[in-house]
Amino acid sequence: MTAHATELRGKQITLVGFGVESAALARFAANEGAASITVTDTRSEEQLTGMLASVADLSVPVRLVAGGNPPEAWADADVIFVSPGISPGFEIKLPGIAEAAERGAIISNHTQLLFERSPAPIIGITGSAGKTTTTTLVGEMLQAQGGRRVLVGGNLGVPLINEIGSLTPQDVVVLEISEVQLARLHSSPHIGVITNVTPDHLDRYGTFERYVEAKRQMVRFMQPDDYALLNLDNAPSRDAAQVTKAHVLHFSRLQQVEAGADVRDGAFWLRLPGHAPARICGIDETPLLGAHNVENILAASLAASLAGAQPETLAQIIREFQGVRNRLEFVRERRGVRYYNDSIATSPSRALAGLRTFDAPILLIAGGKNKQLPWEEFAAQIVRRVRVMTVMGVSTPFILEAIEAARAATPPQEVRLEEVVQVPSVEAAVEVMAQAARPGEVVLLSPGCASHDMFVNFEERGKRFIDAVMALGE
Ligand code: UMA
Repeated sequence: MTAHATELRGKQITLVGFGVESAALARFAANEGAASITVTDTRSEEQLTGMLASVADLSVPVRLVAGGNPPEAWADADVIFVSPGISPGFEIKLPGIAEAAERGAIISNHTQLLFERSPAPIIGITGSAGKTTTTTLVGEMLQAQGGRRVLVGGNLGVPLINEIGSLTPQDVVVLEISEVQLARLHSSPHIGVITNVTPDHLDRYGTFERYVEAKRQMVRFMQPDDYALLNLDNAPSRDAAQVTKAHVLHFSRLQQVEAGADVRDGAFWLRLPGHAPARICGIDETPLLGAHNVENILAASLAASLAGAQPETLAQIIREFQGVRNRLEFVRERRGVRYYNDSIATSPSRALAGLRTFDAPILLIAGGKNKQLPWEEFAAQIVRRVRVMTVMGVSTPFILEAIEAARAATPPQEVRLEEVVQVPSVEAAVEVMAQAARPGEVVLLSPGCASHDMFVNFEERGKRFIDAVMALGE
């Protein structure tokens, strides 16, 4: 699994994009004894004040090149780490990167370094939908089994590079990996799950085939003693078997599998090679709703059992697990309208990811305190995907301006947005949406902003939203 370990000691490091992964990498590089650390971001220095403060205590000072990603930021770099948000075509987008690679600079990223440095085996989870739920479930199952340290992180918002130094080969890392992170990976995990692949992010990849190729990185570099866990009911996931040397096990909601996990007689079953088939528990014992969650549970059970969790432990977690709080959390269905709480989406990119998971028209509750992040991309998608929007919080004028700019830049026939309403509270937003929503639509709290102007934290914001939704009559 392991590629060549990238040396950082005594090296000149450049981080392109100054998000959470780069902040973690700066800390890691400083602790490893890097000679210099430069970080470059298209945001202004003023916008990056908070990010700079987060690395102010490092033993190696961080040099900032703000307001763009010019080649001078990596002109002398030995190692260049590129953030996931810089689209897959970054080699073209960032002038001088190809030349830097030609003169011997290593181009890498946080996820790749994690694979190189982790002493513990990695369970990787990807997919168009369900990856956060599946990752969280695997983590809970292995934690409940006990006996080893379990680190859970990755695309769900937690870079792990500074945690892995304390791990041993007996421990385990459970990692959510997005397709952007996968596209740049030259390693595969020991156990890898592709939950499903459906058309998504075509704006980034151009064609579905290229997107499927990115997802296949999950299993492409596996060794014969690794495990590829693929969804028998989803062709792109199933067909990833073509590119791997690993053992292939299947999970399926609809069909009986030879080896893997499936549903029989209303129950979740494990069929591991060399083991008698084991019934885990009834499918009606999970509080999670929806067919997609049956698939997530099958995938998680299979991954966790290969890493040592027993069927009783899987059953205990399946019965207890209520879903990922505040992360696209299903709240209720009322009059044919589904309500979702995505309060954790405190940045426009996070909220955009939430928006993209729904095909149905969306009624979006957004706003709060913008963390000086660009809203152009989110606003462009709001105009196309959202029918009614409410805006609250101190950043309301900024958001309204971003929406109007996006509306002006969008061909009229592609504009779905009918109405934008300013509201004083999340409760008022729920009232507006309950009036406006039509059967088949989705009401989504996905603020794209921090909560601190109106709430203690995003958890309180989520709870107030849920309370207001539950308080609506039948
Ligand atoms: N930037 C540039 N130049 C550019 C583009 C961006 O300098 O051309 C800057 C931006 O101004 C920003 C910085 O790059 O300040 C870094 O942003 P980033 O979002 O790439 O990086 P992180 O903050 O490190 O967050 C990333 C993931 N972001 C993306 O994939 C876009 C986070 O997933 C992830 O949680 C985090 O690493 C930890 O691994 C977000 C996401 O939307 C939540 N993921 C998508 C999804 O879930 O569907 C893929």
